[in-house]
Amino acid sequence: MENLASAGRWERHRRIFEEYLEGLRFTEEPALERLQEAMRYSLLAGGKRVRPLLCMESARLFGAPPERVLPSAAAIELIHTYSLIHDDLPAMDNDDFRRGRPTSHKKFGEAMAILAGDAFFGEALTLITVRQEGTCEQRLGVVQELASSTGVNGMVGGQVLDMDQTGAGGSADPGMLFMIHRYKTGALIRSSARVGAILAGAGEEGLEAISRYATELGLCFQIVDDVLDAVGSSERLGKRAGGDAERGKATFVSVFGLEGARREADAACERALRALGRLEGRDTSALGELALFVRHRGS
Ligand code: GRG
Repeated sequence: MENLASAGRWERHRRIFEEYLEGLRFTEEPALERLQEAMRYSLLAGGKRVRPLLCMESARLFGAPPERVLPSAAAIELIHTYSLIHDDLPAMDNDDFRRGRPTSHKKFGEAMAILAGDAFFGEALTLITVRQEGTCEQRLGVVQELASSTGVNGMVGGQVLDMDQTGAGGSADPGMLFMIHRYKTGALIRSSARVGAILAGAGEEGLEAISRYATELGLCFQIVDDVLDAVGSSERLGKRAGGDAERGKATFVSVFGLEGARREADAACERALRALGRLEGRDTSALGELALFVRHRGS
């Protein structure tokens, strides 16, 4: 395993993760089958799985078998799926398609989509508290991490900041733009890496370095997403091209221009790679490859 080239390592993480996710059942109660169907419809719709794979690789980096963190990696993907279902609702982005398929509310109705999203949060906590191996302190650390990256100072707060500046014709103070994405997208990506590290028993220095790497990776991910949105790439799965800009949201392209946004993405990628330099003696090749993949996806 240690000698696997990094591309092979991602493939292996992905295979193991997909198998685990596919095997998850949330209820055996026949009367709740429609809810379970709605949850599995969105969960198994073929996302990139960036967050759980990052969690698994972070665990490996700090000496734990990636399989050991599967319940927490899955919990992270459940929370991510929850955010996508709610983001697509008529009250938010009002999107009809996601990952090339009708959104949850289009297929199951709005009430069921809201509830399927809500149910993911409880199931994520169950995975961490019931199925995750580790000390109580480690599992509490995982819960704390995900609570803070999804709450007011995380994803929900980021969504509110984003809503508040929608309609401003795409203009925003660059500081506010960075802040929105640090909360809305960056926090969960950073937590994904930290959760793997916490469960592997990483020390303070290791946690600090992996957090810095993942913060820059998350930023790069968002900037590239905005660039792909602006140029109408099919890489931006299921989202209509120009969607965010059309809604009058500030994006890295509307604020910095296309070339400026590409330069910001390069700089974030560069900082992510530099952060890996602080993990001397560990095999960071897969994480380096991930940063480059995120930077160059779709181009
Ligand atoms: C669920 C805690 C919680 C909050 C709800 C709706 C909402 C509040 C927040 C929205 C957060 C959001 C949609 C952020 C965007 C993140 C983002 C870049 C999504 C696309 O991620 P990818 O490209 O998607 O990883 P795939 O399809 O590959 O999984």
